[in-house]
Amino acid sequence: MSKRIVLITGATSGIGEATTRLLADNYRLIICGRRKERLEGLKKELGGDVQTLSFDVRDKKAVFDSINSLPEDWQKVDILINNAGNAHGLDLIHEGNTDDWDAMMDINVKGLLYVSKAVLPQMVDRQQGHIVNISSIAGLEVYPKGNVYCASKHAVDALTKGMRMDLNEHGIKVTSIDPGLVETEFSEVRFKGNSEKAKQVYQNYTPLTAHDVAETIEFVISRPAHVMIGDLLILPTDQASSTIVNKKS
Ligand code: NDP
Ligand code: 8X3
Repeated sequence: MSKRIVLITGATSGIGEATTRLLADNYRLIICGRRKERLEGLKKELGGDVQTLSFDVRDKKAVFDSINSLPEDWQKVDILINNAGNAHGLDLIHEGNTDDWDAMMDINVKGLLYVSKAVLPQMVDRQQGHIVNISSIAGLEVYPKGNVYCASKHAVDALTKGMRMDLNEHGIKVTSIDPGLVETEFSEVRFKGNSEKAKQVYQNYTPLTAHDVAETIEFVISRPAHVMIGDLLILPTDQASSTIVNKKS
């Protein structure tokens, strides 16, 4: 069987980068992100069948232009991994920064929609495909100060369910992967580069690694054609819920 084509957003760090590394041998990869130099570095390191696309998922025109610019033999994307996203800030609702709110809704929700819209028509034409949305435990639960990030991931959860219904008659699988705490650049972004604060999020217990989530993604996309994993919650053993983490001190 020829290798399937996977488009991964947010491939420049964390879960997306780990997924790129894990899938590189067995899939043809289109890796996306704003940091072009990281994409080029990965492509060079991995060799093989890799295309890079650098765009901001908030920029509707850039999303469509980039994806439409793929060479003919790369346009039939089999699997879309909607992974790009972040939390911006951790604030009480009445103290929140409206630019942070815009960023989370525009990237996590609207960006995911734009990329899906750019990729889906050829899947519908071919009556096959797989969308994997990287949501979060924050899409299933709400935690103090998580307000808008949780709202954005709850929206991703609703979109996953809606996509699954609308795409059902077209033979397209739709999966949500909902990780708990994963040590990546996520907290660096949330705390705007405050490394001390970011590090504390992962201290005194064992968080998931990006590779753990990548392995789950690999499992989900390698099931037989008649099997669709719907929703998959993956947690560190030390985490019971958004607010219950067995910290050792
Ligand atoms: P990272 O910060 O390590 O990675 C985020 C990725 O998203 C980067 O590759 C970044 O690329 C990309 N990205 C962010 N903003 C944009 C944008 N405007 N346009 C294009 N790409 C963008 O975090 P994670 O790997 O942890 O996060 C990946 C996904 O996993 C996110 O959706 C996150 O919500 C989710 N998640 C994370 C958890 C965690 O604890 N870490 C837990 C549950 C879910 P670049 O900056 O180069 O554009
Ligand atoms: C990321 C996990 O708990 O920081 O989605 O929201 S959490």
